[in-house]
Amino acid sequence: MTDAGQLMRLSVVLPTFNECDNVEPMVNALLSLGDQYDLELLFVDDDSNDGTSEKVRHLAHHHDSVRLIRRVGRFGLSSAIKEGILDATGDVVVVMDSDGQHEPAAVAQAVSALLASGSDLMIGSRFHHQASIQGLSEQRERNSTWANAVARFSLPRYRHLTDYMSGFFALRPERCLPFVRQVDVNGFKFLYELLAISHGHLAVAEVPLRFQPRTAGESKLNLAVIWDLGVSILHTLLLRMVPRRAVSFALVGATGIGIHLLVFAVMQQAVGLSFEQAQVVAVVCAGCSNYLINNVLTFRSQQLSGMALVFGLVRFLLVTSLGMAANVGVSSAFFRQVSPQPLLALLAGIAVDFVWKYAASSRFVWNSP
Ligand SMILES: Nc1nc2c(ncn2[C@@H]2O[C@H](COP(=O)(O)OP(=O)(O)O)[C@@H](O)[C@H]2O)c(=O)[nH]1
Ligand SMILES: [Mg+2]
Repeated sequence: MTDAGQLMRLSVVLPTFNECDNVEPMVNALLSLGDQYDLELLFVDDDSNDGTSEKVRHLAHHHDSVRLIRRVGRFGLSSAIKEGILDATGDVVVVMDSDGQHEPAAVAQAVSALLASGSDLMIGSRFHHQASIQGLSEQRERNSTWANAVARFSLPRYRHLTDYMSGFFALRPERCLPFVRQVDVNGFKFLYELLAISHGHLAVAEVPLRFQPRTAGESKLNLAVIWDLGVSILHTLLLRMVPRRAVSFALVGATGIGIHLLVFAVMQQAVGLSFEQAQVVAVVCAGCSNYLINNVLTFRSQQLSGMALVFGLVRFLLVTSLGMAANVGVSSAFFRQVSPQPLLALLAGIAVDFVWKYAASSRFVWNSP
């Protein structure tokens, strides 16, 4: 209740992707919050193909508090959450999954705790000592615990927290919006990005969460999501001085070294090619592998397919060969004219090669500024 006797406005942001069977039970469970708050239930759907948007629109006809943002051509969980928070009209905003894994009863608890503690951000933690987790496989729970430990190491200003990747949190927009605006939406874990970008300037606390099995539908967690998280953590450890995508590009480059060595060994020893022939095959295979992995991970939002994928490969191999030529040219010039230290000269060549490949392939292969 506000000073003027009005109910406080509360927005609940619910990202959805193919959650048709889950949205109605979610709405029914959350509507009772309307007794305590002036309620807004804001679904952000990424053009699901199972009828989720239509279902939410139908519910909006019956309940004034239900709103829908339907996105076409923009996608991704972090980006949906960011858009939902920016569009929400509440004095307090709660973000939660719409698949039933976050118990609706936790919303009122988190909001009360946020208001009582004077914090800016209240996380529903799955790893709080009073929390409970059901419906996560042992392997996934172990992975989350491990990822959380690395996340804690990368965010020393928030060392007191236990869950850096929860999809459930309540925030005060007036304090958090300046940071929300800056969140890099290429990461899947919005909360981690928000904590990283805020550099300890937010007062953050936690409430325990009872994490439950999914009500219906499937999890969207996949290898790309895990990759994104690894990139986000490394990006933070590098003090966010290197573009996030360049970190991903460099990691893909590291996998290319492994592919190169493997193909070279097979071509020389199993197939019997000469050193030069094996090198050519290895360089081309590593280039193709780097291209395909970057296409599905680093440049996922501009992913190429069909004929564009083939033309993109030709452009990528061209860009890569120019990078190699620049590498040799710069390292030789550095060695002769700047420093006779071979290691420094090699590093100078590699640096120029990397910057060129990243900048040129962003621009000319994936058409990203
Ligand atoms: N708008 C939108 N929502 C998404 C996307 N990916 C996942 N979600 C939603 O985010 C929530 C958490 O996703 P989920 O797949 O359950 O992740 P998990 O709980 O980590 O397995 C669910 O409500 C999903 O419907 C996406 O790309 N866009
Ligand atoms: Mg889920």
